[in-house]
Amino acid sequence: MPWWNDRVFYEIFVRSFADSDGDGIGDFVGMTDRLDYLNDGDPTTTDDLSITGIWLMPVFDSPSYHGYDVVDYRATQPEYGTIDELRHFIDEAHKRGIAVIMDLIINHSSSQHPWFSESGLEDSPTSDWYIWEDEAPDWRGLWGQNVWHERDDNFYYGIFWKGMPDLNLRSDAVTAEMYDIAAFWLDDVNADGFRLDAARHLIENGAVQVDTPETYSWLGDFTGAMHGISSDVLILGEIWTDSETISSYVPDSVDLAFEFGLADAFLSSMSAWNAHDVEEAQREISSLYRTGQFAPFLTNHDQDRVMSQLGGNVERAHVAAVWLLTTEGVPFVYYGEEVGLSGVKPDERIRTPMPWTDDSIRVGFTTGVPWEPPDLGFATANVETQTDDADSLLSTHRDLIRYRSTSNALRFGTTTVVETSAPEMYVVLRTYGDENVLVLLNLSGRDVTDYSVDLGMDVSPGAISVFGRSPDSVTDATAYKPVTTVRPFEAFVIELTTSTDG
Ligand SMILES: [Ca+2]
Ligand SMILES: [Ca+2]
Ligand SMILES: [Ca+2]
Repeated sequence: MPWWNDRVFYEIFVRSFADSDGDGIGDFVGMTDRLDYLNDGDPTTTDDLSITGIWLMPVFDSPSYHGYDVVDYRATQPEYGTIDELRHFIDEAHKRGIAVIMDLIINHSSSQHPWFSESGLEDSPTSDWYIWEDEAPDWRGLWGQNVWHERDDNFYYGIFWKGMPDLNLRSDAVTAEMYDIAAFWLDDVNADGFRLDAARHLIENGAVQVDTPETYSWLGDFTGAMHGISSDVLILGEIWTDSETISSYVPDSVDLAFEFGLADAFLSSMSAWNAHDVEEAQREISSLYRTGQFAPFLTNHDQDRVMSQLGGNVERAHVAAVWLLTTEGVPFVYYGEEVGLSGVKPDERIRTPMPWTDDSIRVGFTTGVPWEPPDLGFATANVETQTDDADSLLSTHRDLIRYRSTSNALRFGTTTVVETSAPEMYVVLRTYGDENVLVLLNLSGRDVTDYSVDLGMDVSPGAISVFGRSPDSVTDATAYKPVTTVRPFEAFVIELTTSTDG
């Protein structure tokens, strides 16, 4: 298996993670100071999260708070710190066994980028670096939006908004520049790979603006070139669509992609108290991908936080965490999710300061005034309150991430959806060789007694509890009941011992 299947990743919005100098804006130094919380590098200590990968949301120089409109691809956002400070962060992460991938925005730049200011002018070297027309074509974008924006009597294409003009990736010069930029962050700053923003939108073919053959091919060439720099570089695509389309990019165009379809199906099942959607999605996933070659997650920085989608219910958040951290693939945790940080759009409210303490205004994030007020759940959704509580959401994350790092079945195993007669139960078997882990989730707020699990194989009586109440031994492998009554929103992770004499 590739190295990334050993990992659990953590998505960080730098502006909101940790502020070292009191200006209310998170920075590289603050993030470095908090690395031991994420992973202290010592496998014998258990009071860290033990994550082994970080995805840094954009850190390049940008006029916006979020950074998805870049003005200089070889400079850091000054508010976050210097390149040396970022390099130091990555070095310190590596010492702790954490790989770091960076957000790379290839599809578009800021309209304030000098490339764009000089583009469209006849003698400019970046004249054709963006997509220009004399007259605006009559077609619109994927979501019905206007995509042709006027400047000086000409029109340029920008799928997201006028401040983010799409780069012309049919230009060899633009492509060469992107390769060079990527090589800089890999070679000079020691990044381990990239999360490619808006990857399905790279190259348009007239009104066909997504998933074009040119986009697949550009990505495949780019990923190949990055592997030429180091075979260990991870290229992970944001391809926000259905699972079948997402999977068509893997592995020829990108190494991995986020599984939006699976995440949607799981949250839909959580909200319906019915496992149907996630069962169907998981079966589809198993048919679409090679084992483990996708990235499951719950929600990211573009979606209402999972805690809010679950109505602020901590028991349900535990069920979601158990699902994510036992699911096949390379799981991504969005910062704050591990303590139950909530938030609904607008976007700033799903990207609020990391709640380290219950200090009402600053939440341990800053000594000054935070750039954005914290979420109101900080009284209980914070690190300090949960860190010594063995039953907290944070402890569940710590326990399961640590267990995952020791379990071949969870990291490398296949997934079998197990039918039960109870529609509110989601049950899967994760299997690698003779290692078997049973995951059993009650997605509903009801007691479940009328159920049984057909393990589909010979197992000896041994049933070792990894998470949840102690299960009964296996007496009948075709009708196993770990407990007589599964309580509302209860979750179990059980290691089964297979018989050796069969
Ligand atoms: Ca700061
Ligand atoms: Ca540790
Ligand atoms: Ca594009």
